Amino acid sequence: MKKIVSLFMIVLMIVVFVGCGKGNETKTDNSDTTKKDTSQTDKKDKSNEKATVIRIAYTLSPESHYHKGLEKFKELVEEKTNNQIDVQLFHSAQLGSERDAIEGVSMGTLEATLSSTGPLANFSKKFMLFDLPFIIQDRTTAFEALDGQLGSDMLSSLDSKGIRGLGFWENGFRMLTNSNRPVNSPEDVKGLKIRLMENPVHMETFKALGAQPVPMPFGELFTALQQKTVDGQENPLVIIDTSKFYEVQDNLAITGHFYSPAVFMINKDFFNGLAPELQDAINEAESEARTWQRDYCIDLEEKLVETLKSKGMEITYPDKKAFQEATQSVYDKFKDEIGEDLINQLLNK
Ligand code: EAX
Repeated sequence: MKKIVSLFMIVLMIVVFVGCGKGNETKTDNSDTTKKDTSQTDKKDKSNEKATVIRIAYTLSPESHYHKGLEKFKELVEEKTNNQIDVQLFHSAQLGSERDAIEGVSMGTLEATLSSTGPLANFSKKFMLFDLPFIIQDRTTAFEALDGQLGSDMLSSLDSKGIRGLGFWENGFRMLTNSNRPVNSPEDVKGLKIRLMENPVHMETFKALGAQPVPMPFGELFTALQQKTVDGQENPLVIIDTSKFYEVQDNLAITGHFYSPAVFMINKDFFNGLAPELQDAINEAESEARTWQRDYCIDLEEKLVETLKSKGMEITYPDKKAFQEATQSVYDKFKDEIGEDLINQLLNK
């Protein structure tokens, strides 16, 4: 009986093995035929074979405003180039921190990144202009400056680092959250351990408020909040929502202390090496996706306070003037490094 069973098992195995082999052969045959058929007729497929890949790295989640805007960019650029460009998106710091990504773009080991201006102070000091507290208080002023001469001078300052700045997208007005107490005045910030971007102006601003600033890459932030290594953090509402900070932070203060633009950067040599029509397509797609992404953020922001309230956050609206006065000394500290001219230009003085 045992022998019969073993024999049956062996026969079964042979049948399965041969069966699988045949299945694979058939599959290969099929795809070969498809390839032969389409290679003469489907131009789209042909161009895809030689597509130039643009990898874009960023630290935010697939629910974020960065990801949504970049999906739009991908769609536009692939359509405009008939898929001669293949945009690949790497979200959630898969390829490292913002600083790593900017370094990668600078050295040419990565084609592109979308990063807030926070870590850019390490590459071009001029960018610290945008980091000054309350220097930008409304979007109209922000977009005019960023899309105008001032913005393009800023982007050109990245040239010497091997980076071409394509344009300014939106990260947003930064708001303060913490797990200790509601913040109504600068006094309430005293002593709080606040995670900040690795940016000297931001660090000084929170020092001026009497907080303990802790610089940290974004990828480590959720865990740090969860484990209470830090008491709080500051980011735009859209990030507080899409990165689920409301799960580990109870208090949200609508401070808008920094306006955080996001810079779309591409490696300069890579860009210059592309055919002119591909360069044009990238520029056009960037400009269209930028407008789309900014509108997306504006629409979203209106609903976000209610959303975060419904997710359990206690919201306060501190007097911004008090925060502005408490952080005024930061302007004096950095005015020489940034340049008073630039500061006055942005303040429209
Ligand atoms: O660029 O690190 C931060 O807090 C930034 O807002 C974020 O990485 C988006």
